[in-house]
Amino acid sequence: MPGTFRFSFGPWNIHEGADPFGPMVRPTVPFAEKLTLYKKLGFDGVQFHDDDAVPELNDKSSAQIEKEAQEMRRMLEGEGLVAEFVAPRLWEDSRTIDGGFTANSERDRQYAIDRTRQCIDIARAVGTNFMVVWLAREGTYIREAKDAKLAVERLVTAINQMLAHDSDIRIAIEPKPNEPMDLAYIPTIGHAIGLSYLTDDPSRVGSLVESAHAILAGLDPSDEMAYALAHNKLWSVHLNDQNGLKFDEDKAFGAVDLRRAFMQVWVLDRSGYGRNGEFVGLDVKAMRTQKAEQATQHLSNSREIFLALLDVVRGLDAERIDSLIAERNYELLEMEIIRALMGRS
Ligand code: XUL
Ligand code: MN
Repeated sequence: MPGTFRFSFGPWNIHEGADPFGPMVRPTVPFAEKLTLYKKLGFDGVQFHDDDAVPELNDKSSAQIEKEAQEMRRMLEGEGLVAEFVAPRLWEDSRTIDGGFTANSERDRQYAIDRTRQCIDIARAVGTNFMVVWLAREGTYIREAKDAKLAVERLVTAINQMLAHDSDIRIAIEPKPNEPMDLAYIPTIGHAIGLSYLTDDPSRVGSLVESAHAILAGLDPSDEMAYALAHNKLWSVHLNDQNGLKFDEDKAFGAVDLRRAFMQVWVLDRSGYGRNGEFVGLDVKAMRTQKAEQATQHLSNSREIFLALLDVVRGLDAERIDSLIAERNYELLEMEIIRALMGRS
């Protein structure tokens, strides 16, 4: 029986359009207003950074953080939404300039783990036991700057500290090969999963595949997803698209390469993704040129493209596909897929 999908995104996906070369081009949408948009756009889950849930948390006491996180949970309930995960925003503080968990400075490593423990507490208070960790600055600009083997050991130590902090917390590593760093220590899903097996409780360490990050690593996102699925470790996705090897573009899902998007939907649907409550997350940005009034269309468009591709996947003649595979007639198989994508089958 085909499953149904639930969709999520993070509040950072409704944004002001600033880039490294220019300022904001759209006014800030207040957080409470963003929450009212989720259901209208067809979304049920909210992905948080820790300071989306509790702003300026470094300046607040644990009791205050707990109180504000509980208020956030009530706001979610008021909108009929749930928190999918909370992710520690570890890349903006002056103490994480040279990385958090892999920093050479012990003081900086301590900050990273303290902040992540706080993130876990926030996750629990907003109603989820799921944390995503994007290892933004765990890498280098020059390889001589850090000991790469020690860096992996430090990542394992940090994850073990997270697992020990809360016996129910589940952690998904979101790999990315570069940006902001030149070279990251955990660039692909294979690295993320390899890391999970070094930890004290691999059953609580999984992964999140982002389409654009896989493409930046020169890999196919659907194969990255399949690899994680084979390990029962695909616990979330960040669907989007990417026009080749450049900065992380976070384009609308399927906007660059419809066939590559189709394959991701194919793999997710065929594996039963979503049946254990996994969300289809979208990590997409509106174009900088987009006027404020339409700066949420990239979200509803990405969802619509996913659902349209789901129709294509489910509309394929499975017997015919199987027989083309058995005959090794891949030219015709390819043509049939392209025809389906063009609405000409
Ligand atoms: C960065 C990225 C982040 C993570 C969440 O490229 O994708 O938004 O998804 O921390
Ligand atoms: Mn992402």
